[in-house]
Amino acid sequence: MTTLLFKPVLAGLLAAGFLAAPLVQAADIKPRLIRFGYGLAEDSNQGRAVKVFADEVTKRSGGKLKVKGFASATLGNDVQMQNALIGGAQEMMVGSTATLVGVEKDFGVYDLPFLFSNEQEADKVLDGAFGQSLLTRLPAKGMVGLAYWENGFRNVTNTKRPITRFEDFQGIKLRVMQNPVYIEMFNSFGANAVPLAFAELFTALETRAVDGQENPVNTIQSSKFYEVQKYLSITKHVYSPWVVTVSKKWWDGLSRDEQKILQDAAVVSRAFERKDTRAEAMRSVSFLTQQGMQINKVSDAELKRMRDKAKPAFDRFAANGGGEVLKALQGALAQAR
Ligand code: TF8
Repeated sequence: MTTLLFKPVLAGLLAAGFLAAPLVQAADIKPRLIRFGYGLAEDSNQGRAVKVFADEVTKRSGGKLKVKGFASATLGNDVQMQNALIGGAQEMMVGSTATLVGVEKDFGVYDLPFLFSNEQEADKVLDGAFGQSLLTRLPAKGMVGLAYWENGFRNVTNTKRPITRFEDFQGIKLRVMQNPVYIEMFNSFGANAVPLAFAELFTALETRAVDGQENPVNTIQSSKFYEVQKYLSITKHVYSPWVVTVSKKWWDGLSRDEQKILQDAAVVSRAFERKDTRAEAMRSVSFLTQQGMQINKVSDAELKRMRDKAKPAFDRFAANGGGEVLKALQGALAQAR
């Protein structure tokens, strides 16, 4: 009985092995060094996922493709790296979709506040037709988008006072990403929004050039913002995606096999990154409390007031040609619910 069942399985495995071996050898893979830049510290959810991506690429290419990670914006801040990818001077990066607005304006749609209600919804929309179709805009602009990772829900920190109502934003000099939606949103809350590259943020906080900033708890931890910020207010005002991108100029010179390895490794690292980020976020709040941050959760009623206040950001986005992409995203969100 056992042998009867076992034989065909064994035969199948052998056949597969004999077939697979020549295929692997025939794969068109050249030795290449891939410079993969990112803005956060090596010891961050971003750094850990870049490492997983690199290991996966090594494994899948039999060691021919080597990914070297460059942490902490050592290859440049996000906007500079985007330009390096477009020019072909750098192969890969990961950064917020928010800074991509200089390349493709419609990416600003993700930055409109209070769109996503949870991570599962974000996964569906980003990995589904909507998110993927937005990525297909990139090649015409000189970049190729492989996968979305999670940056996460953003929260506000500052040195002045806890944010419990939108009135508390009044007069706070708040660093935001280089993106008009953020500038508009926080100015409509009464803050004084200051666009600044992430690479300059720690120093700006330390020297009190700005009073506060907003980022997911993971980043507040990994970038040690708790050393220079007192109050953390849980607002979850925006779900911020990261996107793994490749230089189109360089990508076009790769074989199909090489492209597939990078694409598959990006998807594997995506699963790792989201799991890791979510697990870390659960621990971050108590870590940050231990570091002396004063943390408050903003009430739903107050968040609703903030959402109403942010209406001009939506109107302006639609008026500036974003109406269609906003409608498409809202449709995708409705479907994901
Ligand atoms: C920001 C972003 C950054 C990330 C990272 C540098 O506040 O959230 O933390 O995009 O890739 O600038």
